[in-house]
Amino acid sequence: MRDYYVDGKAVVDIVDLRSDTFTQPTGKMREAMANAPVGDDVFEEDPTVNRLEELAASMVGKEAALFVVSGTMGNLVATLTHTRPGDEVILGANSHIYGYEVGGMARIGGLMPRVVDDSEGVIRPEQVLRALRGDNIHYAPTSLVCMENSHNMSGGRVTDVKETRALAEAVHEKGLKLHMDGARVFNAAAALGVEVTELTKPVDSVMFCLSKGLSAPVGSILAGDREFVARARKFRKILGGGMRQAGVIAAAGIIALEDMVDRLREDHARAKRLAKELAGIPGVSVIESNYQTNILLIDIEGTSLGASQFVEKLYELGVRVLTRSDTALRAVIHRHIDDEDIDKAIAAFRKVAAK
Ligand code: TLP
Repeated sequence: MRDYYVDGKAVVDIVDLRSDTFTQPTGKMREAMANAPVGDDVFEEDPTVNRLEELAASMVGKEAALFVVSGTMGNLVATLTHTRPGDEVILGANSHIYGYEVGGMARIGGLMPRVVDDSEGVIRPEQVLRALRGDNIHYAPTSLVCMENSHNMSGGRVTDVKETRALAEAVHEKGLKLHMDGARVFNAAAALGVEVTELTKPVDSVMFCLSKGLSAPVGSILAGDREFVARARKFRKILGGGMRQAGVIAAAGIIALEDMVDRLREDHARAKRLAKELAGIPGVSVIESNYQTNILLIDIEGTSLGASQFVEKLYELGVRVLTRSDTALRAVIHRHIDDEDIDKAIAAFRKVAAK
């Protein structure tokens, strides 16, 4: 439970595998936040926000970037910026934007989602071509495709460079834009052993989160070309996301990008070990392709317990996970999970599965 301490005291004494959003800011982040030079960011005069946006843009190979409150806001700003009300947007049926962002694109953007099967975590060019309906007078115009890398609901599955390029090519050939929900795109790049720019260059815009595995307390980035980001800035303002002395939180985001990207591999290694050990427990299984990054989808159908009961029993033993369905659980590895925690989680799973 390293770094889960405030003033030398443990904040919690559990192995919390619910999400990498539970990561706490480091001491260095808190110090940078306290000392950050700030200004009014609506006037684009906050030097720390400006530095974060420049750093973020250069890291993902884009001309410009915008600091937003959350991944949800970043995705919504992206969909609003790329489209006009009444447009159709092609995206995965299991994507976070479609299923877990409160329907913002429909409610706020007046957009019509057209879903394709992404149960394996990837959208293929053929699926987009099949979903496109042309310009018949009855059809809503399609302007945008959204992909997700890594793909949360399929257990952190990654879309590789070749697959990303192929999708972007097909999308662009049809005159559409491609947005990447890259909440965990640094995890995807680490898992593939490629520069993150290889994954982000082919897309028109990318959102990624500073507040998940990278451990910043708040914030996400939306990056794209200069013209896109200038328009996105206005949509962020419409949503009430124009912040003032936001350098206080952006300071932690800079440390997240400078210090936290390289260590994501450690989380992946621990996720692999956990997956392998869990797979050996009778009644429990983890699909191999679903532990490429830091997210595990754990099937407990072969045990005598339902997912909610399983979660409760694990909690009694000091391990927290989330349910993903009636028979599946999700565990996410992050900076506060060390090797001992993995041992504790394995022992707890073994005990609960034997009930
Ligand atoms: N995901 C969270 C929860 O919403 C479930 C999590 O714990 O995994 N895109 C993807 C792929 C995400 O996983 C998330 C958050 C978001 C977007 C939204 O980011 P935030 O929470 O910052 O709005």
